[in-house]
Parts: sequence; structure tokens; C-alpha cells
Amino acid sequence: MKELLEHIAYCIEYGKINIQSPFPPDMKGKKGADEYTKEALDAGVSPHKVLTEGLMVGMDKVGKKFRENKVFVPQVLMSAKAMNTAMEHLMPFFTSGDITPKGTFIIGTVFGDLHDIGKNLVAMMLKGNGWKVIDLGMDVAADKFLDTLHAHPDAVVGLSALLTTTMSNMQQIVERIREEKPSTLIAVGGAPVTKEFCDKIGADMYAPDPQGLLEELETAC
Ligand code: B1M
Repeated sequence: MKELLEHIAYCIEYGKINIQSPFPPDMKGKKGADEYTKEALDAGVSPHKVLTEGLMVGMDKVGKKFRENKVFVPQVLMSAKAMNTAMEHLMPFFTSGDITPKGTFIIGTVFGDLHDIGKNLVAMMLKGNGWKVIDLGMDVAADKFLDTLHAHPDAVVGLSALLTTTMSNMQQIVERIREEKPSTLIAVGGAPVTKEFCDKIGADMYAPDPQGLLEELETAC
């Protein structure tokens, strides 16, 4: 089991998506994050373990190398693709049997920001906990959040940002929502975001991770 988790982390770290993927060249023809994730789940490894002790471990390593300029955007993109592909296998395990949704949650990564792995994870966990999730993707403008909100007036809005430079775009979106639909509950999150920042821009909830967000929603809704 430990070996499978190590394989998963390694495939994320080096951006090996699946057996067909020719990247990285020295892993050509070998299994990737796709196959190892499926194998681990089939072998009874818990989805939570696959996520935290396999996928996230690999992504943490990429993050450190990226910061130190030891890998560059194309390699990180391959890691992201491998991570998103592997996460597809986790989805059914996080899907609850609830028929009546707890509410509607509109989520997106704010405009200017192309990081979607964390946002996808949050969306997956919310779905698994009985929320109807409308995922607007990444690089999402205020207008798109508002159009969707007008179509789903009782929805909670969740904004994700991974860059210190795009955090300020959260503020613009919050301001627009407050102008047009002041009673909307707004949650913010993403690595550089803090509770202080949340309060400063007038959002309602901050959570460092999906579990924290679920707890905040439990209290607020
Ligand atoms: Co980028 N990147 N990146 N990157 N990237 C970071 C974020 C960075 C910290 C790397 C570094 O320098 N160490 C750095 C940001 C520095 C800063 O602003 N302080 C950075 C940079 C600089 C950049 C570029 C500017 C690089 C360049 O072009 N020179 C560029 C910007 C592009 C853009 O967005 N306009 C860029 C590009 C990219 C890629 C496209 C190559 C790729 C993204 C691919 C994709 O997402 N599809 C990428 C990646 C993968 C990363 C790192 C390596 C990993 C991010 C990630 O997915 N983490 C990252 C370094 C790192 O984080 N160690 C880095 C895993 C994910 C599960 O965690 O997203 O934090 P996270 O989500 C968590 C929580 O934050 C929380 O829950 C999730 C699960 O626990 N959460 C929420 C997230 N959203 C939430 C919303 C909520 C609640 C909780 O409520 C609504």
C-alpha cells in the first residue's frame, strides 16, 4: 500500500499522467497517476489517504521545486494534469447519496488566476457533502459570478485565488456582489488568503481547506 502511494506521489511530482502519456520521456510506457490511483482504490486504500498521502505529497514537492526554479511552468502543468486526472477516480467516493441538496454553491477561481486544483478539490468535497455545485472554472470575471447568482439567487458564492496578485480581484468581485445582491453569503479561500483578508474585503467566510469550508457552511446556513 505504501508503495502505491509513493508511486502516485512520484507520478504527480514528475507529471506522469497515464500509461499512454509520453511525458516524462524516461517514464514512457510506464503506469501513471491515473492507473496507480485506480489500483490503490481497488486495493482498498481510503480515498482520503490517496489524496493526502499520495497526490498532495507529490504536488507539495512540485510546489517546492517550482519555488526554487528547479522546474518550470510546462512541468508543473503536466503535474496539474496528472493530479486532475487522478482526482476523477476519487470523485465517486466523495459523492453522497443525499437526494435533496443542502444548497447551491457557485465556485470559481477569480479572474487572472489559472490555478484550479484546489478549487476542484473544494468542489468535489462540497458535492460529496450534499451541495449542488456550479463550477464556473478558472479566470472567472465578476459578471459571470453575478449572472450565475441571478439564476440561482439563494446560492452561496465561493471564490478561490492562489496568487497574491489575484487576491485583490476577490475584493472587486465581493464589492460587485454586495452592490447587486447584498445578502449573498460569500466564502473565500486559497493558499495566500487569510481570515484577516476575508474580513477586510467584506466576505463572510474564510476556510483554509475544504473541511474548514464545510464547517463554516454548517454554521452559516
Ligand atoms: Co502557480 N504559483 N503560477 N501554477 N503554482 C503557486 C501558487 C506559487 C505559490 C508557486 C511558488 O512560487 N512557490 C506561486 C504564487 C506566489 C504568490 O503569489 N505568492 C505561483 C506562481 C508565481 C505562478 C505563476 C505566476 C508562474 C509564472 O508564470 N511565472 C503562474 C500564474 C498563472 C496564473 O494563474 N495567471 C503560475 C502557473 C501555474 C500553473 C498553470 C503552471 C499551475 C496551475 C495548474 C492548475 O491549477 N490547473 C501552477 C501550480 C500547480 C502551482 C503550485 C505548484 C501548486 C498549486 C496547487 O494546485 N496546490 C503552487 C505552489 C504550491 O502551492 N505549493 C503554485 C495543491 C492544491 C490542492 O492546493 O490550491 O492551495 P491549493 O488549494 C487548497 C487550499 O488553498 C484550499 O483548499 C485546497 C485543498 O486543501 N482552497 C480553498 C482553495 N480554494 C479554496 C476556496 C475556498 C476554501 C478553501 O472557499 C471558497
